[in-house]
Amino acid sequence: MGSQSDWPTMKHAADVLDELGIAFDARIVSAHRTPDRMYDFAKSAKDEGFKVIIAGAGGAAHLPGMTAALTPLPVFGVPIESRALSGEDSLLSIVQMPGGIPVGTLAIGKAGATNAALLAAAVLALMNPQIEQALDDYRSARTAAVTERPVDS
Ligand code: RP5
Repeated sequence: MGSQSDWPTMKHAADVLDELGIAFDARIVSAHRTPDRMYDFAKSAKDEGFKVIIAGAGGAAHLPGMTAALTPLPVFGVPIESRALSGEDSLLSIVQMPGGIPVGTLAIGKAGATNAALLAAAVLALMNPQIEQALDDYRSARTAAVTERPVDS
């Protein structure tokens, strides 16, 4: 993620990965405050053994696109809900990549962070039966939690 301030949102991705038993490393890598760190991370991520990158950033959110330009790994972008424009700035910054360097862009905020983790898990599940099973269980649990009729709370 681009900042410590992104963590309350990106923690939702971390929580899903934890629930699915998927190892991850949560790092603060700012495209504009720590560009060297971003470059070093993105350039070495594949060799370090990472399989998928989830990049959360807000405002002029260049982190996901810059990361995607520097690594062959799949990159999923999470637009952080910004104060000024409620995350529409983040969304458009991340989603409008020129053809050739894709960033799989999720929804703004918590839903996007949650779904980025689930999408990353789905990619990993193609090669890992344990993750495939964990993902099946995750979905079954959510299906089972839906009552047929509404209840008063
Ligand atoms: C982006 O700018 C970050 O991803 C964050 O969402 C936003 C604000 O960053 P800080 O001012 O908290 O460093 O780069």
